[in-house]
Amino acid sequence: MTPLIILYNPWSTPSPKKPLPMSLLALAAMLEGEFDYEIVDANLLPDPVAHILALAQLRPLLAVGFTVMPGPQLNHAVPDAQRLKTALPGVPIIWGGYFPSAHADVALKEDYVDYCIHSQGEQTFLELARVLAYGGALSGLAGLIYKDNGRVKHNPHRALIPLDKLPLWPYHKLPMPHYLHRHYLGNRVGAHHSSYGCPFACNFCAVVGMVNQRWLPESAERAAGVVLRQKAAYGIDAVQFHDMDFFVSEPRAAEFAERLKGQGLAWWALGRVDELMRYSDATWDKLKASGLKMVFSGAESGSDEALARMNKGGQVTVNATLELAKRLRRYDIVPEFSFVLGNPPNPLDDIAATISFIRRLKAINPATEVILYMYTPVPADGTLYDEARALGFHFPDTLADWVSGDWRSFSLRRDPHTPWLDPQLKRSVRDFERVLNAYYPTVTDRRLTGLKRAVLRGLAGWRYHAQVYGYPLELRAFHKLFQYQRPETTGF
Ligand code: B12
Ligand code: SF4
Repeated sequence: MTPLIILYNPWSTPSPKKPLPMSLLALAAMLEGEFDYEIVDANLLPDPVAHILALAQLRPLLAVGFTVMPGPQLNHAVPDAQRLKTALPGVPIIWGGYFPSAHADVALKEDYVDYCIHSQGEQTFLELARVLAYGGALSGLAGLIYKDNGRVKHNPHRALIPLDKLPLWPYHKLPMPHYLHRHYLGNRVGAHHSSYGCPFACNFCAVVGMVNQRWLPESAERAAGVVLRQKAAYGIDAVQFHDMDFFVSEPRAAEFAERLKGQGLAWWALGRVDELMRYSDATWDKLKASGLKMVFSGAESGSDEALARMNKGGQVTVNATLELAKRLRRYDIVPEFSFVLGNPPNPLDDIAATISFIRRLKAINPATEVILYMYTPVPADGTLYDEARALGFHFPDTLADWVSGDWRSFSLRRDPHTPWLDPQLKRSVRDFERVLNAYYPTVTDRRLTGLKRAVLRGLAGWRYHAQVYGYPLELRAFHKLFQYQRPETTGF
């Protein structure tokens, strides 16, 4: 009997909106026709490990490939891998994705992780599957990190493969209706990832270590084709692009928009402030006509000096962000800006500058959505990480530490227990956020009626104007009563 490969998505979110496991679809596409495989999504199953063990009763398993990002997914990947290894000691466990790409040495210390794969995993995973199935040497497998006589060996990184050379994703292997969401954009919102990586090198961003400033786009033709395929097969009326940067190439974005025009689809994607400001009005007209409803950008900070220290690069400045908010207001496209607050060495000033900048942004375009994150280091070269280390920061040495205590919240980037952030400061950010979200309720919350919005604004108005954010107990109570949401995010 031919052995089966399991592609496993450990639980990643409590949200009822289940994310399409695109990382696994990308790997699955490579296995089609050569290996039998199943995609097991823990977000959809009460006991996914029991499900895998039941499959193992029916036929031998060749390997289990885990996709692992830091945060809740890592917290589940660890006990799930332990349980699988105990039950099936002979089945190799392979980790890929953001966490093992950055922390393979820590993962491979454990006996329940056999192999890690760095960055873009399609070809490396296929080649490793062939070695496991038919034999062969591991030493020549670019992108692989493995144990060799008790030591962790890092093979050279694999050259990135252009996406148009990789096969289309086999949606038929997943229960696709579970992954279509009701959202601000539409009633059946699909998902896609049309480019890999990003050409920049911000020193707080995990993407840099994955791709080393490369950006590999699908052609506009292919990206539009995928969206139209989802529309024909699953009836999507909107799509969210999860690319780190959809808009690097203006001709690609313009052509994509032309291809989508008249299809009745709304869409959302991420792009850098400077790129979006560089686009001509003619391109913006096309984007608008194609159904672009919302654009997410990392504004990061309210201070140009902090942007420089983050190595944001290009022409991302606070003025450019204000200009973009203005421009998008003209097009009636909602700007969504994320900020990384609390940077060392002077988090207090950093936070104050950003809060006052957010107030300016809202005055220019009240529809602007604001997402606040706290700075958490990533292993990278650069000012921020060096300063973080100088202030006593270091990553855990074991997976057990990664999934315990303070580190559980570190990866969520909402309340990281970093040495330079005192609890009072963190609370002041959360208080500001509560007042801001009440005074400017998010446009993405479809449950929030006109009356509730008016009550919320009325309640929060005096605080916002007088800049008295501390202890907004009345807003907390209102929130409990009506459960209004923070601005819609997608995991960034
Ligand atoms: C979708 C998504 C989610 C989904 C979960 C998806 C899932 N699998 O269930 C949700 C929305 C739940 C999520 C949550 C979070 N996410 Co998230 N998420 C993403 C996002 C947007 C897309 C991932 C994706 O599918 N990419 C498309 C695929 C094709 O690419 P890929 O994942 O890189 O996969 C390739 C390789 O990595 C590799 N690979 C991946 N898995 C595997 C497995 C094996 C076996 C092998 C061999 C290879 C391999 O091969 C793949 C094909 O080339 C990424 C950003 C991005 N664009 O990648 C952030 C990202 C991964 N998320 C991130 C973070 C931090 C989070 C959070 C933990 C924190 C936060 N506040 O956002 C939260 C957790 C919150 C919560 N309550 O759960 C960070 C990770 C940063 C880091 N330090 O590593 C990213 C990079 C965003 C960012 N720019 O910061 N996320
Ligand atoms: S933060 Fe955005 S622009 Fe900067 S490296 Fe990461 S993906 Fe690229």
